[in-house]
Amino acid sequence: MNSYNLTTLIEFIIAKQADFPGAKGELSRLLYSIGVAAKMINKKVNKAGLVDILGTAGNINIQGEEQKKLDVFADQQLIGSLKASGEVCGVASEENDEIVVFDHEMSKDAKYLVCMDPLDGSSNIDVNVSIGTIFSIYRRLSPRGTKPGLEDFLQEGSKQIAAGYIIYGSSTMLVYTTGKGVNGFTLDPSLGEFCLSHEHIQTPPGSMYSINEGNYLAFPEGIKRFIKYCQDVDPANKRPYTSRYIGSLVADFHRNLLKGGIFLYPQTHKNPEGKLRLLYECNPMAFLAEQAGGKASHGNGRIMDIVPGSLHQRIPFYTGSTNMVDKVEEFLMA
Ligand code: P6P
Repeated sequence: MNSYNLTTLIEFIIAKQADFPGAKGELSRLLYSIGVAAKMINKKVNKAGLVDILGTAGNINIQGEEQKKLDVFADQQLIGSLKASGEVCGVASEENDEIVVFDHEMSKDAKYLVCMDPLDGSSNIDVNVSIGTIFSIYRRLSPRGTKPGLEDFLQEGSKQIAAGYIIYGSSTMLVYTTGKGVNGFTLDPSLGEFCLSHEHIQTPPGSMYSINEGNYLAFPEGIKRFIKYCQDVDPANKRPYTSRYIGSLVADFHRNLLKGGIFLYPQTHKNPEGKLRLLYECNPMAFLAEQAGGKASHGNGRIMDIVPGSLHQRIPFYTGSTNMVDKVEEFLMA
């Protein structure tokens, strides 16, 4: 705690380092480097309407989506910051078809790797809707001093060391977990520091559902029944529930994390495997959801138990308040 009675991100990270006996500060430095990149990205995102970085960069990423300039900037900023930290041996990013290996001496010996979506919700950039950065941190499996390979990145979500997101919204917040609870930090622009604002976040039981009902006809029958359940009148269960859908995962997830609710992205005609990516969207959000007392499922099991088959694998995703995720599984398994 400093003289402002504020706990900055780096003060918190260092204080929590004590939770890990024998920690030498590598994870602390890694998390701090993500905070630095987030501030650089925030600066650009806040000025997106003023500076010529709107519109597409002309490239098409592996998802078949046009890359917007801010996506490219965010990817480059994070890769640069993670590389400079010396604590990361490689990165899997939504914006890069293959893994990005850091092959200079300092990084080859690093014990961590990062999976990330540098700027999720990019379709909302031009219309001033909240967007976000999502990250997930693992220990490498391959020996230190060698180049990491694909197998280092295809670990199940339960092996995550840390995960979090930055939401660039009415305020900019960094929310993360290292497996000892979830904490949120709000950027104070006057200080240029993320300051602890939401300590030990716990997700309450929910009565809000978040899904793109435009895909209703393609949903599994169990999801159609769950939606009708949410819309059915039952005062004892506070139904009908409220529906909220922003169309930006980090924004929809953040609201549910704090207030309770469920986010659903089932299989659709366009995305028969689901739209969201297991490695750098579902797993980090699942880690956070569980650490906040919620759940994350792919419909008939825990998201974090899935062994990934490929870097950009998609999967149906249901996450949020335990009472609502349990209800979705009940309908899907009936
Ligand atoms: P739809 C944004 O493009 C994204 O990847 C997530 O942030 C968001 O939850 C989802 O897609 C929205 O998809 O099909 O409803 O527009």
